[in-house]
Amino acid sequence: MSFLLFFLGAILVLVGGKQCELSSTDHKELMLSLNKKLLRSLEDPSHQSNPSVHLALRLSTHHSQATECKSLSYMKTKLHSDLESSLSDLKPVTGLLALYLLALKASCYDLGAVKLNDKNLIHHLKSQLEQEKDHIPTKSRPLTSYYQYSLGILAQCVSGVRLNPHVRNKLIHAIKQGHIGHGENHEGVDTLAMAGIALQCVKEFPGQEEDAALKEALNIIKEKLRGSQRADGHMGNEFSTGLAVQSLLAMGIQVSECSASMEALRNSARTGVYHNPMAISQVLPALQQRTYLHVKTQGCTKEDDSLVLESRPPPGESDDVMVSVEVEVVNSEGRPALNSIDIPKGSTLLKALELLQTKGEFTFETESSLWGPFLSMVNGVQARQIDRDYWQLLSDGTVLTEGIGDFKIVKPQKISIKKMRF
Ligand code: B12
Repeated sequence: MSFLLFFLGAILVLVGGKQCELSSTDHKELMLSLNKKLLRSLEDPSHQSNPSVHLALRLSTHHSQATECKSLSYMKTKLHSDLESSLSDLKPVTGLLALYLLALKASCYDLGAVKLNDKNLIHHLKSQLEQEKDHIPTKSRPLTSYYQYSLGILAQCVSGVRLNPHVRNKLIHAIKQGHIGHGENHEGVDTLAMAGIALQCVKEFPGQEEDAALKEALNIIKEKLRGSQRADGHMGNEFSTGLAVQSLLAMGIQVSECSASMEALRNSARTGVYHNPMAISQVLPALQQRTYLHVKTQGCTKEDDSLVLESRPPPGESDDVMVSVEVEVVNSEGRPALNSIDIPKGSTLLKALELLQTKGEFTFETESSLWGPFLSMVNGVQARQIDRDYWQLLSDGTVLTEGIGDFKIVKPQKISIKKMRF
């Protein structure tokens, strides 16, 4: 009996080892193909000034220096002036400002020389973080979200500028109180992961003394991230795993190429789950064992310049098979409105909504964001982030893990659009 168990065990080890070896050989090719997809996304004007994409390109092992240079210059004009207008309109921009700063620092840009509306970038970040912090005591959350608050802390810390202790203490407190990564919020794991990277940076800040509360918060994050692992290896879902792996790596936990989470990332990459440039930008550093903390030591000298984009593959044939979709709009008041429409199989939900709109029984509006079009208004009703409302998307009762621009309809289904509070 014991011999049999030993024999079975040996086979399992062999099979396990082999599987990992196999995926390890195509690991590099997968990374290269994701890297090229990111570079190619810059040909699309809507992604030309995406700081998260730029950051991932800069953290990568392989580079196309000319394209990255172009991306830096787009950011320095387009994103820069968008940020200036938002700041003039007093709109909160903590997350975007933080990503801009990280992207510039990853290009070894002199941050001291960058000014927005005549004031230094770091000055603005500090003041955004103060406003976020001041919102917490009365509303139990920052002005935007703990995700953006964490990004802000991370960016300030990575730039080598000491944080107001009250700013980071509020994040530590929220983690200890279970205000982050708790309940049914789909974005819990992403937020915990970002908080982990930010607090690890704080822990490593020169001159930072032993801090029991900080240590405890980091331990809570580690445990929650580990506990979020699904049977398929993903932590949270396919789109939070990249950040979760980055966070564990930043906290000094070994996540080997053969680990279940890396394997899960590779499987999702192979099956084309990561086509949105934002998703790739969060996954690619993790697959290369890099984290946003590497920005601190980015040297920008003697870099590789080997990435070359082949000509674009011809577009696939469009499908003339039609599928039928029901679109139900559930507002807090009144009865749900139900419409149906036939669309070519494989159309995006955005396309389906556009077609429905042309029929005249349904209207909608979107706002652009780093992830693509965010559904903001349906049948004349606005779900405003400022009011903590949003339009949630579901397919046959299951919450979608993609937005209207990415989700493809390949079978008949009922799409529900529900006004929700977050
Ligand atoms: C916070 C958050 C939210 C909040 C945003 C409001 C707030 N409190 O700030 C709320 C709850 C509204 C939300 C909603 C949704 N979200 Co969300 N969200 C996030 C989170 C955690 C942080 C985003 C952020 O602040 N980024 C930083 C700033 C600087 O970037 P930004 O682009 O300016 O941020 C804005 C947009 O990203 C927008 N936004 C938030 N989520 C989504 C999702 C999509 C598809 C789009 C287009 C825009 C968008 O709101 C942000 C704040 O204004 C991310 C996690 C991540 N890994 O990025 C998930 C994340 C982006 N969301 C996701 C999803 C799926 C959704 C929903 C589609 C869920 C659903 N089925 O309804 C909806 C959007 C529906 C719609 N109306 O179009 C996925 C996207 C995956 C993908 N492949 O597209 C992520 C990655 C979470 C995950 N791991 O699954 N979300």
